[in-house]
Amino acid sequence: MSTRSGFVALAGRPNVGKSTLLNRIVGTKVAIVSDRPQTTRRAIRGVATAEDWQLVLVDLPGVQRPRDTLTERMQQRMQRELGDSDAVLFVLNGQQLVGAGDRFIARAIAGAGVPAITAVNKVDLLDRARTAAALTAAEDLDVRGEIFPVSGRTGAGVPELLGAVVELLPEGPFLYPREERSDLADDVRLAELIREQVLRRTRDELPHAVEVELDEIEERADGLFVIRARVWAESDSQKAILIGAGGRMVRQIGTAARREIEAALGRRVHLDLTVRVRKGWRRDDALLDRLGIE
Ligand SMILES: Nc1nc2c(ncn2[C@@H]2O[C@H](COP(=O)(O)OP(=O)(O)OP(=O)(O)O)[C@@H](O)[C@H]2O)c(=O)[nH]1
Ligand SMILES: [Mg+2]
Repeated sequence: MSTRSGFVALAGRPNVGKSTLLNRIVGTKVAIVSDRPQTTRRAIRGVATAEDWQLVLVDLPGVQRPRDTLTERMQQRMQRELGDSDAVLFVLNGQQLVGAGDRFIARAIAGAGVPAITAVNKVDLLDRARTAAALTAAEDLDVRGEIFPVSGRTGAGVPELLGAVVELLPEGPFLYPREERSDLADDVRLAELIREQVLRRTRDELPHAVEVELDEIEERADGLFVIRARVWAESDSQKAILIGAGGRMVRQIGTAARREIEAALGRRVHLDLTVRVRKGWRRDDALLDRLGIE
């Protein structure tokens, strides 16, 4: 039997729903999701496999028009990833007007010279007229290839979108084992589930100031997993917010994260969270390397 396989890069502004769509297509939670922009920090690969095709989706951090060295690097990163993939899935937020950021990414896609498909996401929030207007705005971006209205949240339109993406895959052997769902190491995947709960409960600067590192996973004789993790903040005041009055915040984060981890592992879990301060961890090369952030 001949098979198709390839890499498809997910491109789009922060918060348009790239990770939600990836999880929907892969069928399990590979990438964490939040309503904070720039939730995704690492390029994560999610794998969807059918009888005769395999799709490797590359969930890129959302990019904006470059303003400084950091965003310039992110943009170069995106350009490289686009050029290296077999196709691009361009995700727009149908709820918002098309903006300079979308046009910027549209040009990058055109420049990469790979086939593309556009998904106008979040149509569950739109009536027919607004969906039609969003599709027209997407057409005006002049990215060649089909355009699909979808909802990563409800799954509406996703099978049609997926069918079109699979059509773009070149013939070739599978790249990952059939049962593989992501390229994330277990400790990173579990740390991300904890970070997701931090993002959901904090605001302003905090979401960007927090990173989570798994210290230890120990399987007890009775089957219980004991997991110790460190939540890194950048200052003592951030640490105080994360801990909360009487430890309330960290307890809530821990309880919610434990449930997510139990669901992911299918096992009972004891989660032990410690909040620590490391000033300037965002500039700490050694820590970033250890956390797997390029
Ligand atoms: N109503 C609705 N909300 C959605 C849909 N898809 C995503 N969202 C929400 O939009 C927010 C952002 O979703 P993400 O999947 O984290 O977005 P992203 O593009 O990966 O964001 P970054 O990683 O920051 O670039 C979350 O609150 C999601 O729940 C959708 O189809 N409908
Ligand atoms: Mg994301």
